[in-house]
Amino acid sequence: MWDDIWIGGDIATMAPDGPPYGAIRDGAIAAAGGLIAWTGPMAELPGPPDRLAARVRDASGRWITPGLIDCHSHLVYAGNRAREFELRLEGASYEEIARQGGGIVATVTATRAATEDELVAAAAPRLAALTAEGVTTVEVKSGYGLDVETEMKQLRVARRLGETHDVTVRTTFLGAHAVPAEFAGRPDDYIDFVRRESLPATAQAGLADAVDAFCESIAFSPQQTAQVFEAARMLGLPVKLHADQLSDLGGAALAARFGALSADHLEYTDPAGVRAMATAGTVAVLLPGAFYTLRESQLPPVALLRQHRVPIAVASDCNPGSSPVTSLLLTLNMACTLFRLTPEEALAGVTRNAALALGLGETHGMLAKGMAADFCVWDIAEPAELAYRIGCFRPEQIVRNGIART
Ligand code: DI6
Ligand code: FE
Repeated sequence: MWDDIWIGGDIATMAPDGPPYGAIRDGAIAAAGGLIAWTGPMAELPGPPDRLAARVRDASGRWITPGLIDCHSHLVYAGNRAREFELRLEGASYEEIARQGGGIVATVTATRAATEDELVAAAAPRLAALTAEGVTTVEVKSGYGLDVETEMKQLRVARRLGETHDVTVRTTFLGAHAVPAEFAGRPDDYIDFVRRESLPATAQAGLADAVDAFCESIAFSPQQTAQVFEAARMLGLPVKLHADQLSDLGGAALAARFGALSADHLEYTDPAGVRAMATAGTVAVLLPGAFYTLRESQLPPVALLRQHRVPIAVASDCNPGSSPVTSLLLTLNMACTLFRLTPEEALAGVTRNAALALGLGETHGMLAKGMAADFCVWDIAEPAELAYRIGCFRPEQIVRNGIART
């Protein structure tokens, strides 16, 4: 006997290579023990629903999609950077602000000063905004601590939020995000500190599921990034990279060389970078919120990514500087309107391919027997509505590990 069964809905399983959205029309989906026990057309159900499951739920006229996955966020930080927003409106660039000691380093100061409880309180509303829209898995990066204590504090806060909120949290160590004040002018020394101290301590504490870095002229060179990746490899942790966001430093190819789960941003990635990602199976994570906020005009190479069959994910990049975004549905809309993704590609980007970008492709991001029973029930006539609408739109029901939230 299954725990619950939803009957009569259209199911966007997001399985690739089938009909659009992997759709099962007039279908059913059953959960047992937190996993999907069965899904398929109503006509193929092995018996009457009330004999198969303890609870029967009517999903007729609804679409069921996988729970949404935000695979790139910097959700845990203190303070805000509204003043920088004003400075940019007065003509300053993101890079200029960073070079003058604003930017990431300003958030580092605020985050170091905050207690763990204060960070939980600051991040909780942002997380609540994401989960209210159907996000059931979120990745959270460190990178606003840059010392051992604060990097670990950020990731402990992320893990705590995963215990108090109905969401699966994956944590990523991003020590190589910026050069902190105490290492000003000594980036190589800071990278040594990351390799020898902050990364091993974080890994030892079991606080990191992956390791990320910011490879950019205002952050770290490809050589410095490679050193961090070597250290991650020694610790057995997968890597991902903020690559080619503001300029082409060959970040995508570098990430691919290390078998990265994902390379993220990619506005300036060249064809060789795309080919390397395809060969390595590295996911392209597009971040239209940052593109929009920074009024970027260089588009990521979407046509080439498609041509080389690089899986494309889409994420909020929720952060106080370049993407103060806490809506994954708005991000879907931006991915279509700004990057010309199809609504189906955008939805795959926050489900199947986002799971791949987190190394969770076996268990999350699609609706199939044996996978996590994480899904959303939407009162929509067609799945494209998820990307089409702007603002004030929520799932009717959110199910995580088989348990219905509303
Ligand atoms: N790229 C980003 O989009 C964020 N970090 C990064 O390396 C922005 C971080 C910030 O401006 O605070
Ligand atoms: Fe980011």
